[in-house]
Amino acid sequence: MRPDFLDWPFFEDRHRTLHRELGPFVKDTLGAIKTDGKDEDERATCARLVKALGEGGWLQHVVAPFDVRTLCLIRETLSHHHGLADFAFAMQGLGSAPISLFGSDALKERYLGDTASGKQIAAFALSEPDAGSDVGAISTSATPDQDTYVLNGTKTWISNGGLADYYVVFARSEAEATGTKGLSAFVVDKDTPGLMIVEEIEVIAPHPLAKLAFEDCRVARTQMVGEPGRGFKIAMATLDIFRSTVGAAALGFARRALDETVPRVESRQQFGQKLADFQLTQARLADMLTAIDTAALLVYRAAWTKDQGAERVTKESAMAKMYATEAAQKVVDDAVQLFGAEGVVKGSVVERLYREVRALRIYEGTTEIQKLIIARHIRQEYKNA
Ligand code: COS
Repeated sequence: MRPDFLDWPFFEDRHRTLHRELGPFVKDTLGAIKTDGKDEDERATCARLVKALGEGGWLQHVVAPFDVRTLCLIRETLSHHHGLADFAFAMQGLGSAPISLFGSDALKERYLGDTASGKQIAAFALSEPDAGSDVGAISTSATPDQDTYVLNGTKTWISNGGLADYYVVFARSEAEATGTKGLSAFVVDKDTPGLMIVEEIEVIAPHPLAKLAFEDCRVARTQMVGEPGRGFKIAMATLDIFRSTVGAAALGFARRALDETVPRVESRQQFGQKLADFQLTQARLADMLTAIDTAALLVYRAAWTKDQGAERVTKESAMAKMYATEAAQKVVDDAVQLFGAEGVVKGSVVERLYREVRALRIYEGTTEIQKLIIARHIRQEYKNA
């Protein structure tokens, strides 16, 4: 990783100190955890990573008060090492953030300490088979019954599904309401009767995902996060914070791709000279680094803006997430191209990056959704002006 980006004005000395301390932890502690096990080991590996991150004190940063630059720096560093390490860190944050931001004191006390120490694993259960991008189409119901709510429905693509100790579940608590209205968020413990893991979903890179079913799953009213009917806003406010951190994870993959590529093109000989001596190679390297720096500027601009106290950074985090994930995909693809046949050999670093980077353009809001969000802001800003 280039050392100079930490001198950018977005950062303070505490960020530079954190970055200096994180490096050895990643190399020594996380490096000792075998992350490239067989697919069936990914849940166990993820649990080990959460434990190590908790014991190392790094998960303290996933609970409020948030410093988004810190979250981004940690994600960028972890994804540079391995996608699963980043995943383990990030999902503790995404899963618990609704409680951090909107939860009652009792919920905070019950869940946040254990999340920050790695004793409990968190999950964010928003998506459904027919409600991924279209959150307003959520059909999981939460029917009030005395001092409880009864949940029925299906959630899918749930990160940490089957591994989590608790799920923050978004469901419709007002049957007559439609679209983004009438949704609420609930914390559901893994062993609550009526909560079932119906399928573990395998994807192209290690990423524990599952489909969940709720069948007359009864949760106490006190498990509701925030006010009834505010579920959509709770989900969106959570994503406002975490979308720029997805960009940071993409940045880590892209920087790793460049770090792998430069020594390769400096050492590989073709047609009597180093690959790096060809102007076509140089042009590609220039594009890779420019894309990385542009992505970093957008990611840390969004993070810094939130840290300055902005209530919403919807536009900034959408721009950061969209650009950084698209750019990282291209940078990783360029790396594979420069590696040639070596780049598609199973188990090589760039081959792994190629699989790891793909999902980022989809989850926590696809590139297409980010474009709609950005365009909506442009139109509104011009209208207001
Ligand atoms: N923070 C707080 N409130 C927000 C918000 C945010 N970031 N974004 C929207 N809201 C509020 C709006 O202000 C509006 O409030 P009022 O009803 O009081 O006016 C309400 O929420 C509805 O917002 P909006 O009209 O923008 O909703 P739409 O249905 O038009 O658009 C999109 C919502 C498509 C932008 C949203 O559904 C989205 O981001 N989808 C992608 C979801 C996603 O990331 N899915 C992946 C699964 S999560 S891993």
